[in-house]
Amino acid sequence: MSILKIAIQKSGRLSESSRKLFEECGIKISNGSGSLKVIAGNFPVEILLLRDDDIPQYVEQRVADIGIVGENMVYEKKKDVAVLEQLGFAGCRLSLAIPKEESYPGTGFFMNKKVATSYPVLLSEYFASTNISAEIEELSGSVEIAPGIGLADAICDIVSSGSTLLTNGLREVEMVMKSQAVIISNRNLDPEKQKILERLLFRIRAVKNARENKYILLNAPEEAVEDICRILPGMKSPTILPLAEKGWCSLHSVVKEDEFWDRIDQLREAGAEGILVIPIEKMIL
Ligand code: PRT
Ligand code: ZN
Repeated sequence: MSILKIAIQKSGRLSESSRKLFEECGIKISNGSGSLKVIAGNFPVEILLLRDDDIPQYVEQRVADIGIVGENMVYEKKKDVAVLEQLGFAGCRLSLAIPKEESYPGTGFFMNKKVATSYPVLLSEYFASTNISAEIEELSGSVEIAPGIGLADAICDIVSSGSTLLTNGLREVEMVMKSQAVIISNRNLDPEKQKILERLLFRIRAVKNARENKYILLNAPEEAVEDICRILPGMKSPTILPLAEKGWCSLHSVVKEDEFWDRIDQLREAGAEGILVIPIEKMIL
């Protein structure tokens, strides 16, 4: 029987969320005792625990069939793999930052300057697209200290909260790319592996949809129902049930997590009462 080999990060910013995603997909991965390979108990997959930098290459070479890695890593490594799905975690950006006391006139600042980064490919593409000629100093880590020790004039590094830049006296001036965790796949999977992958993607999408949406229940007077239905489109249209109290009904629907507070204000204005918002565990469209 075929087994789909999945590469995830062994330890780091992607590992916990990757494991949690599989758990929510009903795939049990044992914690393992430092081993690099883990077989799932109840789904035909084998998990390989690797450094994130190596995942694109291993997927291209079919050591692993698919992998979970940051988009920044996929595009930096330039491997021939398919990007199948954004996963909505490990969100960050690759940005240029300069010493905070320096004035910034625009991208011309970088002309003939030295910029330290662990992302030389993405940075040189950015400089080419903005017609900037600058020197790129490749570093494998601690990029943020480069200007302070006189190694570079600026840096290009991953930023999420911005606190690393702040504590190193740097300020973000340009965004080179946005990134989040994605699933990548080898381009030549055999049909059996492809089938397992499709079953896995089906589950992942159900988990993602559930995370991105909330179930909402509310009470409303009948005359407000039409307005409320316009605010609450739902998966098809809202469910409307009569309440024991005459002239009132209960509406059930689904709202997007990121539109949630806007919708709540609109609903209250339209006459909704007793609003309940409930997390969804799985959502299959
Ligand atoms: O050991 P291994 O090689 O597997 O791991 P790693 O240390 O190379 O990678 P890791 O775990 O740090 O990051 C894995 C992936 O997480 C990255 O490729 C990004 O896609 C994503 N990610 C999300 C981040 C961050 N957020 C992040 N904040 N990767 C790194 N950082 C670092 C950044 O380099 C900087 O040093 O965190 C610092 C900035 O964070 P803030 O919050 O201070 O802005
Ligand atoms: Zn790494």
